[in-house]
Amino acid sequence: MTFIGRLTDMQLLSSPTSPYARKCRALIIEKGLERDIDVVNTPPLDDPAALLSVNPLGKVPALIRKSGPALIDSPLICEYIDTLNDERWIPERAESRILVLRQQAIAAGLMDLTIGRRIELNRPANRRYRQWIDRWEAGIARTLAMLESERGQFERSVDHGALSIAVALSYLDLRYAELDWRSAHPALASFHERWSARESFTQTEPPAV
Ligand SMILES: N[C@@H](CCC(=O)N[C@@H](CS)C(=O)NCC(=O)O)C(=O)O
Repeated sequence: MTFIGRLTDMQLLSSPTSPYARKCRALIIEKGLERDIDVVNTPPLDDPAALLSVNPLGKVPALIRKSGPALIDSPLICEYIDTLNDERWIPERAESRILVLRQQAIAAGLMDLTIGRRIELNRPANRRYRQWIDRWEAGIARTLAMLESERGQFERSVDHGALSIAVALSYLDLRYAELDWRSAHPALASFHERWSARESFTQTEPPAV
């Protein structure tokens, strides 16, 4: 008999540089669910049929489940992943839940700004809009300042809010390395360093670009 490996129940369509997908991949590892969810490399810009058939928005991540429709949008996917075993990374109720979801939303916004800036910078020089680049950069600076001042709410937490913020900070290193955010935000840098040492982060490190 040939061993063909375990057939997993679910597939996460993902790309190695997507911070939204990395958030889901890190959560899968933290919760010990690697054997239940296959991570499938699916470059969204190639418009692969497998992605478009489950997510007409053409974005990764998307989670294909054995029963029930595929899930899209990383907050929803993470919410679902968190229900798959008892170790909750998103509190089930009350203010602690709202705070973790708020942290995830701030992290997602930071990812959005970083991507918006990169898209603008990737245009030919004569078609770049300085006003948009300035706007995205100002938003990133304000968000970092807010995270630094609010760090007491998450810096010692091991939950999905802290994980999301750490992933967003890593994405700054990938796409906006020249910012050198650590110099102005040493406490955030220490927070990020602790998360970067976790297996969920070392195993999902994006390739150097
Ligand atoms: N809000 C979405 C954002 C997903 C997203 O923008 N993914 C990017 C990769 S980082 C993508 O697939 N982009 C392709 C496109 O926009 O066409 C989430 O949280 O999952």
